[in-house]
Amino acid sequence: MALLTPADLIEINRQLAISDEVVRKSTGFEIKGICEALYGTKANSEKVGIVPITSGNGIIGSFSESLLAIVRYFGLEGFITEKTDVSGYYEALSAGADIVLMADDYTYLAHNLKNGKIANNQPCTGIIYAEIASRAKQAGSKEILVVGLGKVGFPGAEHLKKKGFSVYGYDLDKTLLQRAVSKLRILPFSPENPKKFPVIFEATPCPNTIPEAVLEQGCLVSTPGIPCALSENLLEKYAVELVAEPLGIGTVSMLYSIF
Ligand code: NAI
Ligand code: PYL
Ligand code: MG
Repeated sequence: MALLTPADLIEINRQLAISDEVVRKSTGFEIKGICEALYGTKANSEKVGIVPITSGNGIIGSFSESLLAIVRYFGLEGFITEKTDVSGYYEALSAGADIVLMADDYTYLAHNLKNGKIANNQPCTGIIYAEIASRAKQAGSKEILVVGLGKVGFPGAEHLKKKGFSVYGYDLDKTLLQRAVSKLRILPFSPENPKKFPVIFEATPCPNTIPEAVLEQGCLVSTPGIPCALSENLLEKYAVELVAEPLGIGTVSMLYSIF
């Protein structure tokens, strides 16, 4: 259960703006534009209610505040309820929220109260980071490496297959790797027999999961994984274009999937 810490969320606006700039330079689109194209939806000044949830490990410092900053960064109106949990949910509905955002230790959801649509952060995160990777200027060969085939990585790999990419997948867990190979018809990647990739999508909770041998000079690495899969040294040595952000890109993907 990989939970965010307040340290991950420091200067969330700056982290979002940096990621937006890398995405714009590599794809020609801002993150918002990619979400509009991906889901075929547009924001319509929806009001977003953010409900702090105390279950399990409890409130994560600045998690709700970061969601409010993220909602506003993408031009929407938002508020954090005074109360938590069920009382907070009631408060959000009473205040006329169009969309509710709330997360316990296992599920982070978005619910559009007007059209009934719901979104789960894990698949929405995998899909948007995979979509960004697929649109990178480096993605011409349509070959991509996916490291981590769990709750975020598997939906991302599935999305890349649907977009016609040759997906090479790797996961330490052989059962999960085999599941992705059989269900998605992806190619199993072996670190013992590495090849270079111009674009990599990573979704693991571990550092140093992308071997140096797969890095092409100037490659794009699109990763929601926390901590970052690549050391500062390798990022610099290969001039890697890195898209990595702890919460906002996955959240805006959720929102555009339920407009
Ligand atoms: P998960 O546990 O379902 O999947 C992670 C997968 O990575 C597992 O299958 C595991 O076997 C694999 N793995 C671990 N170490 C590996 C290694 N060295 N090489 C290859 N595979 C390895 O976790 P989930 O839910 O998919 O989340 C993945 C990461 O994404 C976590 O760090 C989570 O905190 C983060 N996350 C970030 C978000 C964001 O917006 N930035 C949103 C949601 C999750
Ligand atoms: C959604 C994030 C992305 C990575 N890990 C996920 C996580 O940390 N989930 C737990 C979120 C708990 C929030 C807490 C609160 O402050 O409302 N219940
Ligand atoms: Mg994110």
